[in-house]
Amino acid sequence: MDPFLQPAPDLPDPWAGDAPLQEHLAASLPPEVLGAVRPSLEAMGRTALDLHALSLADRLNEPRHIPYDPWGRRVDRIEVTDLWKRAERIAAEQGLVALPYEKPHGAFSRIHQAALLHLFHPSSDVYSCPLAMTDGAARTLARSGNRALAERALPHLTSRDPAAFWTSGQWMTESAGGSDVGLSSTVARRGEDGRWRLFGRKWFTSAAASPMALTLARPEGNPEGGKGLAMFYVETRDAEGNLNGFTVNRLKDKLGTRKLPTAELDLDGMVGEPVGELADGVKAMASMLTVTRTWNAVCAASTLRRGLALLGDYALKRMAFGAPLAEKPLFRDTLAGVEAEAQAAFQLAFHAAACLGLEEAGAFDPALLRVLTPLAKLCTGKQAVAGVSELIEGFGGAGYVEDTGLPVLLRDAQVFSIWEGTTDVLSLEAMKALHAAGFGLFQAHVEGLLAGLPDAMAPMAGRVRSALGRAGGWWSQAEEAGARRFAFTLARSLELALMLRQAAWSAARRPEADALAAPGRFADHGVDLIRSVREAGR
Ligand code: MFK
Repeated sequence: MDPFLQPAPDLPDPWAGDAPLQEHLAASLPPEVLGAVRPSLEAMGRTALDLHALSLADRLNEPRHIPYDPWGRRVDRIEVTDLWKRAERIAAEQGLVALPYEKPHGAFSRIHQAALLHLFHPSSDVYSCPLAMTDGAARTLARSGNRALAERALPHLTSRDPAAFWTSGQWMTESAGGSDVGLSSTVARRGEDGRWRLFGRKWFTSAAASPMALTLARPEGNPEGGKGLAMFYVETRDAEGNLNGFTVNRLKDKLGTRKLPTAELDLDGMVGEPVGELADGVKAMASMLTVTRTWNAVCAASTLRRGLALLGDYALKRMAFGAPLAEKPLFRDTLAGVEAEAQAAFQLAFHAAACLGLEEAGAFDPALLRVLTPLAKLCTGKQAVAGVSELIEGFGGAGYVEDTGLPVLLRDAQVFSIWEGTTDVLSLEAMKALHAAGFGLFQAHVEGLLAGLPDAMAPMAGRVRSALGRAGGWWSQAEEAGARRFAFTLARSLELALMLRQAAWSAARRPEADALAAPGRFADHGVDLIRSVREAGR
């Protein structure tokens, strides 16, 4: 080979090459559950390798909106890529949505699902997005008390048969803004036939190609704000494939997630069914958001792992200044910093998934889950953007060149901090949730994680306690401007506690390894981000 040509990175097997994932599952699953799920994870690792190759080969393909058929009939078909079609089959067959409803391993099924997703997402061209919403819709319908709708949709949403499997959209965002959902102007009118029809414009609807969606509209006469909205179930087409009273205006021209057909829709009499009460729509959507935000966290962490795997392989082969990159002390130091953040994000994402499973089993306080979920989403989203940016840089110019397939990692990572609530909005969400739960509940949860750590870890446990102590002080006189620093302090305290717990488990089994390397590095990046009001004003 020409010595001046750089070798392309080869993706190691995502399951076999992911030591943090394997160690975490060994620590958090009973041996018999781990034994039972391992073959599916090995298989998903191999599938992810195949999909990765397909994704590189299919790099330039994007979904297309076909507004009319050749004879002028409005059809609004959305053609997705071949990878997406394959990903749909894999997702259905592997039960990526079905698992937490089948519950073969009780609450652990959410951990199993998260592990499969962790392997699948970075190779899926963000097919994980419709799956996240499908899981969210399944949970929402299952909890809604609307038996008819649950019986109609749930068998499709949780099917393992690709022919029967449906994905669901989550149509919330309108042009008034994605965060302040209460401003939604879509109206629901009840006709003389007793059916509800929706009129309005949905501005950012991912999964526009899904057979169904949960959406918000304001029944005529209802008050303004989120309380005046109601949640509706809509199917996008009838049995003949005719559109249900809506048009697709165009697909969004987005920075990233370009394989995902995100559309602008006009609803012009779309027939929908109220899922529950004809009010409190934002509240009704909340159980969907709990799921999609957890998926967001897992996917953010898995994107970091993918970037690390690719750069790690490249660094073994790339020669510079007389040695492989992997042997350069400064490169290793830079990579260790990203590795620490990636492990932290991974621990927090999987903790959120585990707690979701426990809450669904009635063994975890829903008020605490409501605090943990936005924290996990906001913190891992930012860690993914910053970490992937660093990893792309590690490839030098190659990371900046489109046909290496590397820049897409960064573009796609940017979405993690935006959709499902921006970092600021989620910081405020976490504060609202903490008002309901109480700071003490969160603190006790973190203390529970620190209990039983070996003495050698006491100084680092002390850093968690000290950060939480300062956060508690701030909380007693909380004000909006500090909400983000507060939320990150809570999230990073939780991450450090989770890393220490994992490190203690690993140290007991592999005393020769430096189990505190990653937690130590992470702690040095900063856990306590609280600034006093006086400092913040400067
Ligand atoms: C790969 C991974 C994939 C992910 C796929 C995603 C693709 C989908 C793309 C999208 O759809 S992105 C759009 C997502 N949009 C958002 O996430 C909205 C972000 N904005 C917020 O979260 C705002 O803070 C919020 C809309 C909730 C503010 O609205 P309001 O009207 O001020 O709500 P409020 O008063 O905070 O809450 C209303 C009620 O819901 C309250 O109950 P009460 O009326 O009884 O007081 C809350 O307690 C309740 N509630 C809110 N959040 C809850 C909740 N209850 C339980 N759990 C929660 N999480």
